[in-house]
Amino acid sequence: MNQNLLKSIALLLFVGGIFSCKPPQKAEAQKPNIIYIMSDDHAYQAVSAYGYGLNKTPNIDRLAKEGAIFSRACVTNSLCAPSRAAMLTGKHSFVNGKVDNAMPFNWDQDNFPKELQKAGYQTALIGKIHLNGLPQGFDYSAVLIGQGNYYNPDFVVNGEKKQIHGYVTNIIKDLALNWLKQRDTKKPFCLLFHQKAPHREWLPAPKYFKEYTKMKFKEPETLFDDYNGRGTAARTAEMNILKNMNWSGDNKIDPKIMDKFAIPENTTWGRNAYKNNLGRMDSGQRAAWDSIYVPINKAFEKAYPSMSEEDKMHWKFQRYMQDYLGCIASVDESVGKVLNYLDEAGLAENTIVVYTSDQGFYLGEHGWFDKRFMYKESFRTPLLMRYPKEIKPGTKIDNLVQNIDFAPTFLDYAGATVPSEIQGESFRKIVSGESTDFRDFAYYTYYEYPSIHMVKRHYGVATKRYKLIHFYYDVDEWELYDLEKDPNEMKNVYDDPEYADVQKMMHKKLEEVRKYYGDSDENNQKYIESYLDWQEQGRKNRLANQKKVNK
Ligand code: SGN
Ligand code: CA
Repeated sequence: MNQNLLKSIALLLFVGGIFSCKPPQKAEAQKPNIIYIMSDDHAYQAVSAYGYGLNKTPNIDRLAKEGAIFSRACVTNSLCAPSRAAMLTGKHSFVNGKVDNAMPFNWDQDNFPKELQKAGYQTALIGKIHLNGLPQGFDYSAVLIGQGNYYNPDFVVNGEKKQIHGYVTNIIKDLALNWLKQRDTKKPFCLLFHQKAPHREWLPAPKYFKEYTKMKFKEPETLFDDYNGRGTAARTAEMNILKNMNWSGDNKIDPKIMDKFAIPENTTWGRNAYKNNLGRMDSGQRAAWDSIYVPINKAFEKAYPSMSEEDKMHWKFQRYMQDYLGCIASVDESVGKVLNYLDEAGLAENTIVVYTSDQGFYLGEHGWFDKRFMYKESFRTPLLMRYPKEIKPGTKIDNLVQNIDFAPTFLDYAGATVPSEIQGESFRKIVSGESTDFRDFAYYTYYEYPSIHMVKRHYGVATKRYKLIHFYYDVDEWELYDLEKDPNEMKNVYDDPEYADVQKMMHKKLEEVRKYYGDSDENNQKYIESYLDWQEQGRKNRLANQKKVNK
């Protein structure tokens, strides 16, 4: 090759290099993108990266492999709407005002998406939010109405109601991908990608009907718990799989078969749920359903007459797991699709991806389903996070990170100011390994009582080692657990003389923590009164409506 030819090639490469290079990006575009994935009622026991061996979630697990997994992430209030309010505002329920699923949420208050918008981000909220009113802080929102439906659900897209055909998890995934693809590439983005599944009544996508209903799952060791080691609250809660799970709505038994054997339904809603959910299906979805669930019903019809109470519990647990984990299969698939998109679009490196749930869930532990308690399975929630620029693959975090910490963490990554009223703490330095200094406790409050599942009002404080809980309103009971000696929280040691010092130490901690966050018995009283007023108003309205109907 002669010198001139070499020079020409070098020149061509140089010029080509200049022109193929993307134009220098503005500082704004260098800010990390955020995809905050939240599902509804997804127990950490049902994320395979947590090692429980129940199911496989290879896509969600990718975040642990390529980033971090948190073993003690927990919520401030184990209920849907309050958890979402805490996550948006970075404040406890008694400060942001959304203490239960019933009372209204005030969107006018500040939230982290509003702060991100000020910092130059484009923001979107897609899926379930369960907070009344038009979402604020988002350039685009497409949300389900209340709990939403699994089949052919209704959405409110930027304030306009619209039914979308298909299976909810896939629709939410498609809406998220569409939004990502049409976004303004000059701005960083924050997408809240919030799945409805695997919320009750656990209706999987037709493509998973067959696979999951053939599976058999390992029962937890406390499935037949008699609640002897704990107080009134655990004994009176209505979340037992055998006693409180609906045969029709939850376990998908045709009411005709229930009538044949005079099986009483656990709630009036059970039968309606079955009818409503099946009633939303189109003929194709319904045919797929019938091909799998009719044979299950036939087998049940044959087996039921000789089933003992214990057999019924085994049967209900399996049916529950099949549908619940079948729903998660689609959630995991949707996560995979979004991660693939980030790879294909070259966005993986500069995007923070978080996977979490609005709270944990009981998968038969203590014989339960549902959540609400400050006990382990509902207090903890799955949390996995990837950000290749700062988080090393395979990172494991055991700090008591809570849902009020998301807002300050995201604002920290975005280089935005964290408003002083935010009560959470950024965990950015913890997860990057830069520091180990973090709050050593988690504070918890729960208010929705009397209500469905009848979990009594309580509050408490947890450290890595101990948990102190106070149940109040119609009881006055304290519980103390030694989480190291009793990881399943089977024995309340509050009155055990051996724990006298621990009891004192935890009471002191609780007092300090309540003062620190500004919580008090007066707050609790205020929320009891507003809840009772709200219930009374509801009763009056129902009576008035009844009178109108009778006229
Ligand atoms: C519904 C469920 C309950 C559940 C609440 C709150 N029953 O009422 O089991 O505890 O939602 O859940 S259902 O048969 O109507 O599904 S939350 O996740 O939205 O807080
Ligand atoms: Ca929930």
